[in-house]
Amino acid sequence: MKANEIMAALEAKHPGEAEFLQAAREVLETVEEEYNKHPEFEKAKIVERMVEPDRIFTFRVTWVDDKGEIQTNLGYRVQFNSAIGPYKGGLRFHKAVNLSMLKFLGFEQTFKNALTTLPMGGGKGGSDFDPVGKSNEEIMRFCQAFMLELWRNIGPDTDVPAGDVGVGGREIGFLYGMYKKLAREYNTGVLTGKGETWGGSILRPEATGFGALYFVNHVLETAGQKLAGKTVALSGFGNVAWGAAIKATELGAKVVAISGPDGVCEIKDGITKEMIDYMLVMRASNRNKVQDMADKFPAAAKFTAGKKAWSIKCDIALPCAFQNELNENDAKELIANGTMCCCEVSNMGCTAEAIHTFQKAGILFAPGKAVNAGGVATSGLEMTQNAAHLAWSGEEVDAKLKWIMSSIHEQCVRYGKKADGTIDYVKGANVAGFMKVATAMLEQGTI
Ligand code: 2IT
Repeated sequence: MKANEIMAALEAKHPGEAEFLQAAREVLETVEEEYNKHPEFEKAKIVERMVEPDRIFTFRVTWVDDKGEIQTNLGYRVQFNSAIGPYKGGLRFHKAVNLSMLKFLGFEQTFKNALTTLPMGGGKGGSDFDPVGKSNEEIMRFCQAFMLELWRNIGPDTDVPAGDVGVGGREIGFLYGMYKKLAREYNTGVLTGKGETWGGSILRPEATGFGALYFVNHVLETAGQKLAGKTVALSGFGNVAWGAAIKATELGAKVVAISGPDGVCEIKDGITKEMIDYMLVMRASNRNKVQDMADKFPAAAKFTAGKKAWSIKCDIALPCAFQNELNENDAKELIANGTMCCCEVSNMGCTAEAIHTFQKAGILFAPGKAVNAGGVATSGLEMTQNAAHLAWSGEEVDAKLKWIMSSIHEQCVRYGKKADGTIDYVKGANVAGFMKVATAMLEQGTI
């Protein structure tokens, strides 16, 4: 396989799908060498098949807002790859959602899920519905209308959605309620990220951030460094940033920045428990403004409009919000300010140029599909608990999450170790995930 040729064909076939093409290029370029050691993959046209989703559903979602006006949005579910298990992946509600974004996310999810050690295929869905400024009732009506279409395409053994940007426990509750009403099936395993009293896994809300910090810890320890005492800048203030802030603080690091679309809050003395709790209030308000933190805690947090988290001096940068939120200039600014490690907690949080800038400068860098896999892994654990009709304690889930993150790190080291002993985590994660999916596809024949 020649990555460049396959990419040229993909670009011609899907012009304008910038995010998807970016995600595909990163994977193909890093797996090319290993792939070409396997003529059986080439013969079975594995990579040509892998870059196309199994199927895509698109549908209209019509709902009524609080003023009584009729609104129409687009809904999608991309069932990307089922080689190693039922489709699994989140739903994103964000005004910029389009097919390119969900295809990139579904593609990434396929390899990420393979890394978790659990039997889950890759999928992703969502809508261009914008939750900002919506009331709870509007969120509920939208979720119900969305499920009115989606329910026929999902199921506990076929496709199991969860949350992503704009979809948290509240939205999963509304979606699940409507699913039950329509399907008359009461199997909780059809969605993950549920509430604790109705089949949700303890620790699922925290899991993406917790898992990320367990991974960061492995990256630092492997490089002979320590997390304790380091300063950390996080972007965003949603579910992922929240979990990351809790665990970073617990492990002795100091979270000195969080951010939002409106700007950045610098927190010189480190984020406190009260501030972390307030992140939940900010998310539930649907205002999407990080300035609210500075308004609530004026002595501790200093808000600057229009600036990113990457303008704050930190040892470790953790993008926790959106794809391509850290670009080449941001990477240069961080490096100039002494940053030694950047781990993507958001999916494809860094542009390709930013990653190359970090790698060239010898900054420790790890990609989202390894770093943030603890979220979907804990969703996989939730599916297991639902299928077995039991609930594990927080300690049990946390122990499994720790083991999974350590196994993902090992897989990255196995495939990403360079001659000088350092680790290329991008290559390691891509090759490890790819090999598992490719082998499964090969063994299942030409389908
Ligand atoms: O990007 C992701 O891995 C998620 N949004 C979580 C997916 C899941 O099924 O828990």
